[in-house]
Amino acid sequence: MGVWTLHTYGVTRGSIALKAYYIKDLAEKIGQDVEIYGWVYRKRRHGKLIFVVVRDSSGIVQISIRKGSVPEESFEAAKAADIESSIRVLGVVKEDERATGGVEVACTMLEVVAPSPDFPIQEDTGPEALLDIRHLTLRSTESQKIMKMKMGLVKAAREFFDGEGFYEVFPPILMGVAGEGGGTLFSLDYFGQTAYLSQTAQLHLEAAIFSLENVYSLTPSFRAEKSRTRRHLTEFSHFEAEMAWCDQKENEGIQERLVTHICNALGERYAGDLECFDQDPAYFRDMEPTFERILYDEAVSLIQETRPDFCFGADLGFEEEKVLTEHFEYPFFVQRFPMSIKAFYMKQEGDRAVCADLEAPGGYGEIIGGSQREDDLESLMARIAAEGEDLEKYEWYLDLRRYGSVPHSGFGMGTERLLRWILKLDHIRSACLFPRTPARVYP
Ligand code: NSS
Repeated sequence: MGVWTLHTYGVTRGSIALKAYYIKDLAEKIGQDVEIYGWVYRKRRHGKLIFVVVRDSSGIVQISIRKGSVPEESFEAAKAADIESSIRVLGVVKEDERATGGVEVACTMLEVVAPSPDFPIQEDTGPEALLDIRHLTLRSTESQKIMKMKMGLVKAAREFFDGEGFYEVFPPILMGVAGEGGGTLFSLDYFGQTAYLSQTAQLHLEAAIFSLENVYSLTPSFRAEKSRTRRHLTEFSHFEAEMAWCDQKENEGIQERLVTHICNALGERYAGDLECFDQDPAYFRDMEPTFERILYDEAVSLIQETRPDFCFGADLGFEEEKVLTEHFEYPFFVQRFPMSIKAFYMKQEGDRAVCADLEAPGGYGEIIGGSQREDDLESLMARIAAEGEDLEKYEWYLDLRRYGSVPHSGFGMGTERLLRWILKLDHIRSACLFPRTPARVYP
């Protein structure tokens, strides 16, 4: 491996150069000399000609290295370069209709920046083994596309909230109370006191609306759930919104506009990538914010068609949502669950919670949970006590009902759940850079 040297092409910053060329831009540089930095993606040799496909963050391109047209050391370096070696290439861009991106680079110099002997991913490496080396598998073009689309999803969500006049806030992750019930809390020692990793930012967002009225946040949420389903993580990226002076009807309206905006934006901006995942960009691009709404009771009847043993009053688990959502083509709301299976903070009407879950169609299931909140002090205190929780710990939360309480609503959307549905990923963990599940905190 040679010493890192500065060179004639790149823009220099201190002693390390910022890349001047990304592979995606080569099509605009036909006939020009370029310098490419990247990693060896594929390689093949035909006698005096070596083809190295190089990848960077933006794409892949084929480099042709002809013996005699390059210094001998470059030809030897190309011959020796392993898959995933980092390399630097100088060459001339040539039009080539058959090639990915429509161009090929005729090499004039190639050097290996660092070798990569025995890169441990083989074609037959199994899914668990691939997760053990996630720090390496995230170099795959599939992971690259997923990560880029996740960024696009987050960007579109922020655009939406911004456009609707929401303020972004930054709630804590270390918590003194449970937001979603004690069963799924990760606890930790906080200087001799017990603290928890946040399950939801909701309670703190509720406090923030008394100052900023309409707020949202994007935070990691943690659930100590041993559920080994294809849609449960122990850590996920949670978009949450909370709105003052807002009832459940308007809450649902905001959610359907949010999801539609995200889908429209991805359908428009990531059409090629969606096609790589066998998804029709037009489905997302043309989606309209007119989602169907059904009552919990109707959901129970639909589920009972295939699962007659499913009882009214039970929560919808993975299996139930799977059969229910097969009936729909677009996301839809299931409204008014029995209060007995919903969280203490939801507003109650009769035996029902003023709430709805937004379900993704085709077997994917819940992507948003939302509700109108209980704004009455007495009812809320009774609910917390009934959960067996210590009222003292919730004093600050109860203050929100003591000082200028307002009708308010909000929701939480799992970023990875939404992305899993959009790309029809087999498992939610593919939507994470480094997935955290009950069996995995490594790497
Ligand atoms: O538990 S939720 O249904 N609701 C809340 O946490 C509310 N306190 C949010 C709020 O109103 N501010 O979770 C909301 C969403 C849910 O619909 C999923 O999309 C996602 O968060 N979620 C998860 N994603 C991945 N893995 C797990 N374990 C998970 N749990 C919830």
